[in-house]
Amino acid sequence: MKFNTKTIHGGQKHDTAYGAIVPPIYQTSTYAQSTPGGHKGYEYSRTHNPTRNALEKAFASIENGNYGLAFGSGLAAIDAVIKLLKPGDEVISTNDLYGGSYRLFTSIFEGFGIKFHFIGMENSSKVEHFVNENTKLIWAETPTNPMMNIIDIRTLAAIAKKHNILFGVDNTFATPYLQQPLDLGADIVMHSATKYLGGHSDVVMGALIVKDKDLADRLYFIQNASGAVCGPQDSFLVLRGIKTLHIRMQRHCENAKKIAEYLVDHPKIEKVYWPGLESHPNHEIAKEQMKDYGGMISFVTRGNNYDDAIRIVENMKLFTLAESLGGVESLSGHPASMTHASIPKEEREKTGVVDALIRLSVGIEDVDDLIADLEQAIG
Ligand code: P1T
Repeated sequence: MKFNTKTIHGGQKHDTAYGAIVPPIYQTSTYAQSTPGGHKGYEYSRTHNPTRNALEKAFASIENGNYGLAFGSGLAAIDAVIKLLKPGDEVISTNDLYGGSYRLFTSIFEGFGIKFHFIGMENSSKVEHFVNENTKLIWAETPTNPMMNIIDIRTLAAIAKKHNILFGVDNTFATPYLQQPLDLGADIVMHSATKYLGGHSDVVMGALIVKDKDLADRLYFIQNASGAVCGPQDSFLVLRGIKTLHIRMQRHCENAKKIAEYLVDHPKIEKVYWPGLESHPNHEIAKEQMKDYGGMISFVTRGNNYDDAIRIVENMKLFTLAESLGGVESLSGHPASMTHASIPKEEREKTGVVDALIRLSVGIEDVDDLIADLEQAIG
């Protein structure tokens, strides 16, 4: 089955009770048993729920995995991955990543004795310098949030395999429409399904997808034992969102291309970060591993001026200033004070997250209206 068919049918059978085309919302915490253990495959909704299970199968299908797991948020999904580790283990992670992931690693898991190395992975040869006998996980975001660096998944997967280390990829920005990390050698794919998979800014959810049965079993155990699952209503919403993922992503990418080109030519804009630009330092890797270049753009105004950045995000009308991304509507963000405020200033500035940086989540509205909004806001 090809991707554009999988988004609609992947992992989904018609409801066995009445043939409903859409998986019903099983809004139940528990299931009747005729005798202890005598049930129809479902005991308790933290462990299994038919609506969530339909979504988990859809996750596995669109990422070319064998097993999918749905969580109450993207961070809950990452939390489950780190719980595969034990005190003394080490993780090599991208240094440019979502601020909440950084906070989870440093403020929670470092306290449990897990050590994190945050490094720029655009130059993949650097990664091997940090590998030692305690390294158990390489964790990468690509494109990174918010600097849009591209990490060579295939090369990192080979390094991880050579040293027998798990390799996880946060595929939130790309989505499986643009890249499928499991096919490039990753062991775990993670999503903040809150973003493009849900696609309509109406749900918070996380996903993990793997190929390996043993790894899946360990993660299912953590999912059930820790209990950070999502509910059936949210599962229904994300299942519905996925059905249009391919056409939404196509338009996100088309609109982002036009906006990136507009910003590059703008006299008041100094730098534009979008992997589709030939001037982007990792454009060649992006071209190789991605189908298109995504709907996220970051930029800095000329003079690197904080006040200018704030004025622009306040002036925009169609681009709403808000946390999050990946919905049909365009959003703007100021990473230094919003999504990445939990990263110390000197750390975030090393990766380019300066006070004048603006991040755009380009929606699927008419691109002429979006450009007119930027025009009036930048002035
Ligand atoms: O918000 P949540 O569903 O828990 O997902 C966390 C997360 C994980 N990984 C990436 C790449 C992310 O972008 C996020 C959440 N990001 C935002 C809320 C944001 O505005 O960047």
